[in-house]
Amino acid sequence: MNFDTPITIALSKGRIFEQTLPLLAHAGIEPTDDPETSRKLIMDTNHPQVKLVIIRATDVPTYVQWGAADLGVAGKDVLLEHGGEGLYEPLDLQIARCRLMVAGAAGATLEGNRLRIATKYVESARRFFAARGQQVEIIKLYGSMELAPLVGLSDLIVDLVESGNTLKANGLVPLEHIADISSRMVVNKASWKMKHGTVMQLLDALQEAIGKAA
Ligand code: PRT
Ligand code: MG
Repeated sequence: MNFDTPITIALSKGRIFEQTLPLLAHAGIEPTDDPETSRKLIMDTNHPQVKLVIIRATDVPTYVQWGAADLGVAGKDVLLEHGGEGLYEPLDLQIARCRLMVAGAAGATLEGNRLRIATKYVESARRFFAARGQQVEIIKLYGSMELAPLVGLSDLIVDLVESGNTLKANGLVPLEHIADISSRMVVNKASWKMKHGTVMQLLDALQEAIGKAA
């Protein structure tokens, strides 16, 4: 691949980095460091024009929105909370898949008024219950949502579920499906215009890699 413009791609450590790597490799892009062992926040690649910035998953849309990165890989859960302002979302990478769900203790239901919902996904939770015509109280947490119903902090939680093992280990059950989640390539709106050729080249190569993985 022959990029004619420098581009920066925002990624988060962990599953998104690991699962994006093979797709980038298909586009001929290979990082020169491993983010799990390196402390570098800006990583070079084999491609002189392509740099990676390694940031928190929830910060990816913000970096891309403000043009600090031209592109980024973000979970749909994160994008739903961010709102997608200043971004295009042209490609579903079909990686880091899971489901956003309502969960609670065995026997809990979604019925009732003024239910307390503990979640990191405040916007998605609010929208889901509003669409059901239900008034709920949302309690914002930053992690370990599964604990909330166990200690009486909330009636229910809204969280990501993959295997279901985390819920099970804490005596909780999935109650209602809100959305299927996967990671998306997002693109800064100005980069989309100004670097269109390079961005399209990259998106095409990624699209091809996704087709092969499926
Ligand atoms: O960890 P950090 O606070 O830095 O950020 P993060 O948790 O947002 O990042 P990371 O790397 O954990 O997740 C990045 C993205 O991966 C998320 O935004 C999702 O789009 C996607 N993803 C896919 C998941 C999961 N699967 C997942 N299972 N993110 C989190 N989980 C957690 C979930 O929150 C729950 O605690 O895993 C647990 C459930 O897993 P099971 O298999 O026990 O059901
Ligand atoms: Mg995490």
